[in-house]
Amino acid sequence: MQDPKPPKGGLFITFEGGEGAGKSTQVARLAATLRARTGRPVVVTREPGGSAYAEEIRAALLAGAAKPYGPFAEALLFSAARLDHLDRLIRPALARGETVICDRFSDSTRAYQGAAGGLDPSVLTALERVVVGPTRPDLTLILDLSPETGLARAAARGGEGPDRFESEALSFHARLRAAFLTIAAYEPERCAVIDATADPDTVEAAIAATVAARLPALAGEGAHG
Ligand code: Z5A
Repeated sequence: MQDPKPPKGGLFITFEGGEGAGKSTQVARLAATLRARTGRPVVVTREPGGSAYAEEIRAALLAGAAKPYGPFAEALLFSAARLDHLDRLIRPALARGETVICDRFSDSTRAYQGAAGGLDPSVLTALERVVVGPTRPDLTLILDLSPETGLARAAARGGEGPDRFESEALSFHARLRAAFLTIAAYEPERCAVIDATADPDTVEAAIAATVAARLPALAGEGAHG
């Protein structure tokens, strides 16, 4: 584990929300907008994943390999993946002054393994303290929509069929939505809730406006080195 307190020059933005909320779509759009606005590198990454070791853990988790061991074991594995991701990708990029945009981060552990999975919040707080430490997001965009709409979007996309979490009951997904909204209510200075029911262009515009308002350093006036 590297020094958890490197000088942090860049800004760290995370996207959160339920299945099919449009996170991957909007992460790519925001990265393109910020590159054009600032002329600076933007690192796009995701959790679980983002480093070779974390991608291996991702494959096991999404296949349901840890499900029999319960939410605590899953939270430990998500945290192990996060530690490697932070050490190898996120902290070095922030130290170089780059913007990092991550598709899911520690709020997903709070929502999935905590609120929906039943794991004690104090355990999650302890894990965050040792794993995330001071590398907290500067802004978290929570894409909010009904679980019915999100799951329908994810199903319409096709692919390999529902994974470990997509196949949970609707009530699980309803708890997730409530959990993300609760996180936003407790930390309004870090979090912004975005209505994700609109078309992709409208959601993109809402996100761009929020980022410009909350992180003026990224508002940009065109490329400058
Ligand atoms: N997990 C956890 O339990 N604990 C943790 O600590 C972490 C994660 C970090 C990762 O799965 C799983 O791990 C996740 C939580 C758990 N649960 N699941 N499943 P993932 O990364 O594979 O999946 P995801 O994060 O849930 O993302 P997703 O299902 O791929 O959805 P999305 O990224 O939010 O949406 P999208 O791919 O951009 O869009 C979905 C479809 O809707 C697609 O066809 C789009 O073209 C379409 N779309 C997008 N926006 C719109 C709008 N605005 N209108 C209409 N259609 C749209």
